[in-house]
Amino acid sequence: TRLILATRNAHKVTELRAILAAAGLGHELVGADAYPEVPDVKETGVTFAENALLKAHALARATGLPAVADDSGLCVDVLGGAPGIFSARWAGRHGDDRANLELLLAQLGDIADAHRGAHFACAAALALPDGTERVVEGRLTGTLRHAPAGANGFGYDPILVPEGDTRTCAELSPEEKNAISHRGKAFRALVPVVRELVA
Ligand code: ITT
Ligand code: NA
Repeated sequence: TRLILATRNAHKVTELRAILAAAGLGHELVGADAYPEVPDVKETGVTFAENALLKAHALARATGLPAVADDSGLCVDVLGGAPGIFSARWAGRHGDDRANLELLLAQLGDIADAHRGAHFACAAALALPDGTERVVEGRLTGTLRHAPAGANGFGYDPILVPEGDTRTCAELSPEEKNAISHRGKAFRALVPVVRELVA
């Protein structure tokens, strides 16, 4: 059966294909780009889970196919959980990863390492055309660097060092990141749900 990946973020598509393939999901994965006529959904939710469900339902409704969606972001302890659901447009322009990361570093200034705790969060949602929905979440906890390092991944990866490692997420291989990431955890938890609900 076909399963729509309800995201326009090419980095997420790459990670999701790898995560779901490694988990042995046999479904044919179709990118949202295959349905350019489906308008971008307004992310009006106040949680990652609400926004992930909004995206999944929009694609499932429009295509008549089951859809999975990801809503994710970086939650910084000393900023009370910001940027959180606003991570993709923290500096103003949606998806400007470089500007978002630089603004965040400026906001943290020279705050000491002991106070630079943060986590990535991901909500993984499944929606069926009949309105059935499921959502699960995953987290990756770590510490924020004072300057970016590494060329892999995307978004805030160059500044988050996962707990138990000394490298940033952007210095991990894709396989290493997926094994511990918020997205890896969330979508591996979604796999049995997809198997149960999508033939
Ligand atoms: P879709 O809504 O189409 O899926 P998007 O990029 O707009 O794509 P989100 O609203 O979920 O997705 O925003 C995700 C942002 O959170 C992303 O732009 C990054 O800044 C950050 N982020 C999420 N996952 C990340 C990861 O694995 N590594 C680094 N940053 C991440
Ligand atoms: Na979002």
